[in-house]
Amino acid sequence: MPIAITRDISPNMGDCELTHLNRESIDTDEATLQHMTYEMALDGLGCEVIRIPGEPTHPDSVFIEDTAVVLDELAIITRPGAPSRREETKGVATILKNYRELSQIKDPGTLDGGDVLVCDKMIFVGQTARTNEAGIQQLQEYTAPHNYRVIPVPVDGCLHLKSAVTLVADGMVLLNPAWIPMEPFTNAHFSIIEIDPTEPYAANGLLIEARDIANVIYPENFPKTQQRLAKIGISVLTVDMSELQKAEGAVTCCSLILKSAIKNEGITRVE
Ligand code: CIR
Repeated sequence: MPIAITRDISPNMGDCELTHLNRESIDTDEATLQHMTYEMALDGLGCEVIRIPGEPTHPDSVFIEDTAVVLDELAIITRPGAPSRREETKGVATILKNYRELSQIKDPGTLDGGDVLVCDKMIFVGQTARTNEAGIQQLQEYTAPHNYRVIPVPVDGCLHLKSAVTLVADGMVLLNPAWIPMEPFTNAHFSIIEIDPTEPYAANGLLIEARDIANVIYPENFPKTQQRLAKIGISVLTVDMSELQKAEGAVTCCSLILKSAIKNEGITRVE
């Protein structure tokens, strides 16, 4: 059974980092409801959901994806590109060390988990304002012994790599060609579904594979792109993320997915 680690919404989420959006007031009660619905979707698709506490002093802590990269063999605690988010990693390391050996991105490296797309033994990593070359190099050093290949992808116009591309089925990505080149993915023999150009933020879906079924958790406000997915037989479960989207959040960023639990320091979860 996959494990989905999530994190509480901070009451101060309104003070979140913003890069490409103008600040709008966020209804944290509504955001909390939306977050709970998202967790119910994860649970309904067969994940064990573990929610860790947020911190009032960490407005962006719900976006737990940015704090770690979890592979089957290890987890890499990131050093987020936004200094305001660096302390978020501590609470995440505390829970993850129960499941994986940990490595840590170190100064001068920066890396946001939202820039890291893992597809089997390929790790695509966005070159963004949040993730620098030193961070990418450290990611490479930690993962090479486990036979991963790190493939840098230039990103222009959005926050993270996964704002522009996510995996929606085995060997298939949903992609916004206005923000990233397609070549790294075509060269690696991925099929590509392009988002509807009127829905630029539509490339972020969360693929969950559990109970031998693949489903994509997907925001409900991109109907045209959703139709493209449905047309090729991808099973989509929609959620309302409108309040979280005001903080530049999306569906991948609200969880860390562990494909399986692995024994570490005496803790074993049975699948
Ligand atoms: C930030 O700017 O860091 C947050 N307001 C949004 C982070 C979204 N994370 C993600 O897409 N992985």
